[in-house]
Order: sequence, then structure tokens, then C-alpha cells
Amino acid sequence: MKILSIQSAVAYGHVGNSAAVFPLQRIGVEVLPVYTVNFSNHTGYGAWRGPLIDPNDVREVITGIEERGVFGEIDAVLSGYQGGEGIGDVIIDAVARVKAANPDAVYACDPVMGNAKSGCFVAPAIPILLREKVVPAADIITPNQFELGFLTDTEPDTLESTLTSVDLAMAMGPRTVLVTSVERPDREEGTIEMLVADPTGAWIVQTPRLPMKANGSGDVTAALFTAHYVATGDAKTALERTASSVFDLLAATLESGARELQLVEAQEFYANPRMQFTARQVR
Ligand code: PXL
Repeated sequence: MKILSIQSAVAYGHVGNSAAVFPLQRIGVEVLPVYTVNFSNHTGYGAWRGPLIDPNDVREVITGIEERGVFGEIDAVLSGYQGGEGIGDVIIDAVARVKAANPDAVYACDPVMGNAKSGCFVAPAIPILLREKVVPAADIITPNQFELGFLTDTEPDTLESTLTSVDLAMAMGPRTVLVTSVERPDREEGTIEMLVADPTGAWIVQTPRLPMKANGSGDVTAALFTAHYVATGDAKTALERTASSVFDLLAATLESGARELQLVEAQEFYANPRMQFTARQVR
């Protein structure tokens, strides 16, 4: 499998492509990373250095890949956090060109905006761009519950209302929606859930909620889910594999006491997930 992954690079720590690339490689995916920013570290530190990459330069890199004649081999395009406003058009254009070369290729968009705790942490124009232009071009989206709410102008909280919001998101274009954090008011204490829906059904998986927050975990989640789903077409198994790997990555990170994901140390959890969680079909 080959994935064209258009995301951030950070030198220190693990977000964007600096979170997604290694787990994908470790499960045998050939990744073509294209960088949208070149930062010292993620923005969660409040201070960072290094440039946003000019959208024209991002486009040039993508065109150079196209000129190698390999677009027909790409199975998926993956995008995440968008540093600046110009990247959205570059991504949409890349998706169209990849699909022209390989009609079976899919576009997986992680519509990164923020989360319920921190609110929106991207430039104000980005969520609107995602909602109006980028998400409608996507086959798979991986919002958290907060992002799902913004995209669909709803406030999903219960299982019922989250499924309704997922349906609204699917009506925008994507055929598969992974909600990466579902926090139902009636959930079992100390748990968190992930939900996936596609035309074949919907499944939810529950894991313990670890007392931590690690930037980049959503990026690993979107990457692993995309690879497993594209490889198998099986939403339930892709959800279970992803939840298993990401939970053990987070547990290893918590245990280490480090602020950054223990992305390399956790390598075995991507290659051989324990499959300790079983998803339940909800429709
Ligand atoms: O995890 C998304 C992400 C991607 N890229 C950069 C970030 C973040 C989140 O903090 O700072 C540069």
C-alpha cells in the first residue's frame, strides 16, 4: 500500500507526519510524506520556530511526485492539520490528480480544528474552509466529537445525536466517518469511545480514558485507521486494530512520564496490536 500524506513536520516530538509516518511504515505502508510546515516542535508548547511552507512549494513537491509517474500506485491521500489557508486548495487538487491516475484511490481527511477542552486551535478561516471545500471532497473523515459538531452545525453528545451528526457529515460527501473521541454523557465512568460508520453499518469501541493528553494521538489514529480500512474495507476490524494500537501507545506514553508520544518505543503495538477491545455494532 502507498499513502501520500500531506502534513506537518516537527523536529522534536510527534505530530502531523512526524506522528503518522513511522506507525504507517511499521505496518508495511510505503509513505510519501509531503510537508506543510517545518517546525521545531508542535504548537501546544506555545512557542515554536520554523516556517510554514508556501502552498506553491507544497504544490511543487506534489507535482514532482506526479512527474515520477507514481500517482497511479497511490491508494490513499491523507491530510491533517493545515498550517495556513492556502494548503486546502493544494490538497484538493492533489486528490483530483491522484484519483485521475487511480480511480480507486481514496482521500482521508482529518479535519483538525481543536477539541472540546481547548476549543479551536487553528486559524479562524480553516474550519470554514474544511467545511465548505475540503470535507466535501473526502471519502473518509476522522473528526473528534467537537469537530464533527462544527462540520454539521450540531452538538453531538449522546450516541443517538452523534449518529445523527455522522449522517449529516456523510450527506456532505464522505462515505466513512470515524469519530475519534465520543464522550457520551451516559458513558461508563473513566471510559472514552471511538465510533465508525460507513454504508455497511456503525460500530463503537470503548477503552479506558487515560489521565493525559498527548498531541499527535489523533494523527496516529487517523493514519492507522486509514491504512487498515483501505487494506481490508472492514470498518469494525479497522476500528478495533486502531483502538488497540493507540491505547497501548498512550499507555506507554503515560507510563514514561514524557510529554511527547512514545512513538518509537510503542512500535510493536502497531505491528502486532493486542486486539484487547471489541467493537459493538450500533446499527
Ligand atoms: O496534531 C496536529 C498538529 C499538527 N501539526 C502541528 C501541530 C499540531 C497540534 O498541536 O502543532 C504543527
